Amino acid sequence: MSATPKIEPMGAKVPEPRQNDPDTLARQIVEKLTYSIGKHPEQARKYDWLRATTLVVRDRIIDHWFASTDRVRESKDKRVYYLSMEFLIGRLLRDAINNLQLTEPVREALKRYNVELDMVELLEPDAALGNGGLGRLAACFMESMASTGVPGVGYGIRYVHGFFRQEIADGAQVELPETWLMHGNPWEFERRDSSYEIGFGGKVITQSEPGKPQRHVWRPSERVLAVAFDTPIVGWRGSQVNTLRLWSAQAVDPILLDAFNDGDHIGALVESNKAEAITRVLYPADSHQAGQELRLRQEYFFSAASLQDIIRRHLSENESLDNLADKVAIQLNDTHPAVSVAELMRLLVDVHGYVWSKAWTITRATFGYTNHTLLPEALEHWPISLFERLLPRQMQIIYQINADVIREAAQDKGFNDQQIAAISLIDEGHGRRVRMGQLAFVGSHAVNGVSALHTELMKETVFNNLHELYPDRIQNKTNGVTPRRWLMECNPGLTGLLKEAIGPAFLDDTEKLADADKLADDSAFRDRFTAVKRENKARLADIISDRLAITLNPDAIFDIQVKRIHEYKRQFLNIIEAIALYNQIRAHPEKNWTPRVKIFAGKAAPSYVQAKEIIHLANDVARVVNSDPAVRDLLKIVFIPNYNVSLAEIIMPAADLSEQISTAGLEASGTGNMKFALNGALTIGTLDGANVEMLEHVGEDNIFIFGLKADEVAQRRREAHSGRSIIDRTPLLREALDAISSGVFAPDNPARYHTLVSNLYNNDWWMICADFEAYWNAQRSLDALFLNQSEWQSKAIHNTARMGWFSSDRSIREYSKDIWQAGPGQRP
Ligand code: CR6
Ligand code: PLP
Repeated sequence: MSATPKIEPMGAKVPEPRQNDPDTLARQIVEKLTYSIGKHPEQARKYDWLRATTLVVRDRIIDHWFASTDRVRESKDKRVYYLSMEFLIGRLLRDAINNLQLTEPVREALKRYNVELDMVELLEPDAALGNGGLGRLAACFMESMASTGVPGVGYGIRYVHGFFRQEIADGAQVELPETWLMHGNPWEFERRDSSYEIGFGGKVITQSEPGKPQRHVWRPSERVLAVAFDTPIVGWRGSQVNTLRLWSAQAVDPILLDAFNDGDHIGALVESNKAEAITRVLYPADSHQAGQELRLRQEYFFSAASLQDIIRRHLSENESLDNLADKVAIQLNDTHPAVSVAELMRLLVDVHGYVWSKAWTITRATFGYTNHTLLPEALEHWPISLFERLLPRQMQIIYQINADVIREAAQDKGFNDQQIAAISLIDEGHGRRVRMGQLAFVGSHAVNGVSALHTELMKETVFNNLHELYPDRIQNKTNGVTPRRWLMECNPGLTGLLKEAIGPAFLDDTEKLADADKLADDSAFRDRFTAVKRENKARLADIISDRLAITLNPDAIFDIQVKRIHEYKRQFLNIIEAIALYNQIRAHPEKNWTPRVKIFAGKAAPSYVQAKEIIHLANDVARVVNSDPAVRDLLKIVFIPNYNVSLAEIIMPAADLSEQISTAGLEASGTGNMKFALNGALTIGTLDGANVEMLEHVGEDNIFIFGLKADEVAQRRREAHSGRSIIDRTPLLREALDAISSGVFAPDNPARYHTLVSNLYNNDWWMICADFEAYWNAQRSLDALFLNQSEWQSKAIHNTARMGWFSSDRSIREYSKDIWQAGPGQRP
């Protein structure tokens, strides 16, 4: 038989690159409508145009994708694998078109058929495979890895139902299922050939032969199939296209024929349902441990599939796994994939025959772990009984890792029992649990926090003893945001203005935004900057008017707090301040009040009672304030339902004031804070998370910091601080709380907020009373500043100009250099 001829792919190797002029694009869009979608252009509906446009853009991405994949394979460069339970991607079409520089030609092409690109883009559903900051960070990092030339692959879960859709009914949150795949997903490619069996349960067989080390063989009682779905992620200027590989669970035997033939039609599908349940829905818990068996199944499922895939690829290019850590860096995005540490050990020792110590060296050199929270309720730990039942061999391995670590701590560092208990992978105190943070920490060569303050607190608190044991392991990598989505795409007005004023260099290097700093003193530039902001505010006001029938004055301060609803983020403090302001405006109508619009958005975890009460309160207060003629246009309160990435893209450019008011020490970093400031909002915030570094970059004259610092919060908590005495001596606060308690905002149920308020009197755990006065004063100085528009706008310009460092390209370059040793310039 003759040898198979080598087949060159189309695309990258085709001598003629694709034409990107509007004529060609227009023709190809109609070709796709006709031959891929089967629609006559005259009968095409809006979704058909979206799909056809996406397919035409996708063809161009595929050309770059093949070229990138070939380049990495040929160069044998080290690859980075980013393991994350969440990727909060949002829409992809605008991002892809922008990064391929096709925005204008595609717009032009669609115009030929009287189709508006902006309208088509709005039809794309948000891929909401994440809860909030952590998932959105993973999405920014994927884009930045492609943009900075890091050969990266993201691994996650292809949830059929992403983050729930939020509606507000009578002021309260209602959760509805999200259905992003309803119209199919043109961005993804199903890879049936990349599927792996994943086991659960069963038992471990130990084989002993004289003179040989024991061998352990795991015999799972249950198996499911992990099938890969790939989405290409295009970097800036299309230079590199990376892959996001999401796993979908399927039954190994889709139908139990015996049962079916016996007439048990439902029973025949039991296996299939059980398997598919693993990837059916995203847990809507942000910074909170979900604690359910299904969640642990999800975590192991995607970790095990990803590791098998990584090892298969490595062995197809290398002789053995000896050099795994030279060719592979795996980043654990929080502890959700931490079971990977035990699973890689299992694969190396049980399957590939490595001795324990060698396997441990490879494992530790391969993994890095990013911690995203210090909140005790968010630290993952699993009951031993559950872990053992689901993952018996991994449990044995964890015991062995633990024994090694404890021996090292006792022998080398002389740790006492208390210190040993703190570093142990097993928590003996709460009904015996596996601590995933400790597992991720000991199994990684680098452990990082996500802002300078957070990293320091990690060393002092949760990982204090592990830091003592491994003093070189913890490092900081401050978060960032991609300037493509969060400036260029969401704020074309500002981007255009900046291009004209300082040239296009900032598009490739965000730190070049600094060239705009001097323009803060240029009144003509300030006017144009203000005009862009005014337009963005008007656009948001239109949306609010359409959706909520609330009319806003675009000349008021747009004061915005959008993020997950969480007690530590203190939306409650913001609402109390709004009530106090409302009372003051009513009491002193003659004063020169600066008009304000307070905008809130965000989802509460369905089981988080207090967070849901806060949403209800915001809506109750909004109803009363907005219908009170006494406050006229001076104060309006808006809660926009269903906060998601696409809404954030409209909100960020429209803000004058960004609320970043978490209890100090509790917000690990924040990324919303960066997006607002980049788009020219001033920040009112505590010294928390990345606000600290924002202060350093924008300068203390351009940010409004108030309140207790992290160490002061810790001190008050030790002193069993409560709010009662502060409330008693602060009339503004007392009157606001009295109004809530007496049912001013909830006449139908005056007791509704009883717990929320009594918690402040009795405990004030989140320091709302403690920080109230400082917050109020900071707000009033902002009121005064807003009346001096040129000064306000010049501070806003300083914010945009000085935020370049917060690009996620900078974060990725730091990870590449300090943790992964991969990417441009990092070849060993
Ligand atoms: N909730 C932090 O709380 C941080 C992101 C990304 C969070 C937030 O401050 O910006 O991660 N933590 O690092 C977790 O999700 C555990 C978040 O989004
Ligand atoms: N959710 C969405 C949709 C976002 O876009 C962002 C960040 O911009 C976040 C959550 C995280 O917000 P924060 O950093 O304020 O918690």
